[in-house]
Amino acid sequence: MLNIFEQVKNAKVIGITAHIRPDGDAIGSTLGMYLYLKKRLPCSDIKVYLDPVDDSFSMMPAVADIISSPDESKVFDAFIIIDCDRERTGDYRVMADRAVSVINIDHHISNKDGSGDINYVVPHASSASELVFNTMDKEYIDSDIASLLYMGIAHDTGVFRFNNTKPDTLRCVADLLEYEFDASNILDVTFFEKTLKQNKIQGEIVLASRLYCDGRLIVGVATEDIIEKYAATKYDFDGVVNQLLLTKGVETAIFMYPKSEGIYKLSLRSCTDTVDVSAVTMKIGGGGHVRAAGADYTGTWQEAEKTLVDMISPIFNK
Ligand SMILES: [Mn+2]
Repeated sequence: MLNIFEQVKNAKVIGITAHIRPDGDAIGSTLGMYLYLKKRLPCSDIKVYLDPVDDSFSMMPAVADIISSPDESKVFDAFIIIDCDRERTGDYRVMADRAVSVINIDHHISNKDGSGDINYVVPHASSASELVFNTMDKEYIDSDIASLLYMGIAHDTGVFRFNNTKPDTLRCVADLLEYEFDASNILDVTFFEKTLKQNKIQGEIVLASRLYCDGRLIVGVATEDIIEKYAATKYDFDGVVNQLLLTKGVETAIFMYPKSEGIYKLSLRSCTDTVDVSAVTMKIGGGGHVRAAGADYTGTWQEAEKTLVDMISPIFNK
């Protein structure tokens, strides 16, 4: 366990960041930490750096304080990287590399040794938000902080459904719900709601999806055609892989979309222990968790599909 205040109480300049393309957990954990440290260290200069977040998060506290470009000149006494290792902080890494001390709080098994000077990495924790909660002195938590951590835990557990939802996770959630905030509305707006465009895009991807391994593996692709037809961005694909996984009989789902010229972003999910998707993606330079992982693939989606099906089929046939 790490008490974050004890670690940074003498720091005058503090930076906080998470991974590129921040998800609910990255946003909730960093902004929760930000508001907490501002309360504990009102005289320190504390900033939170994240890529622009999806509109669905605009209702959350402190979103307006996010800075979306690295500060090249600042030297941080403490730089806190949450929900990822140093590599995945993208453009914000330069600030970590110049910092006096880097603190890394994460729950990704691919980062189990941590990449900071001080590390608090618990691979089996539900979310970075749950870990951030553990680092706090509870009397300083308020409704805003609680709502952010709640949102982060909800997102990384698929709203308390995935098997990373442990008794400790729900005890943490129970503590957070002692503070007053509209939990139901946060789930609707930040997690469940989709635009009609997003629903249509998901429909197209599901329509063209393919089953392998006797229906235990499903593959869906956001093709260039679909992207062009709907002028889709990466944010339009949130939740698609989880929807594919909900197909009856399916144990592992793969979703792919073109990330940049010649590179596909692969998202893998499993709902059983048969296929460890973290182990699969690590073989092609990615990583993540046993039941949720990702990788970047250089090549076409057809090549990526063949590579993954060839890797996963023997596991199902074992
Ligand atoms: Mn996370």
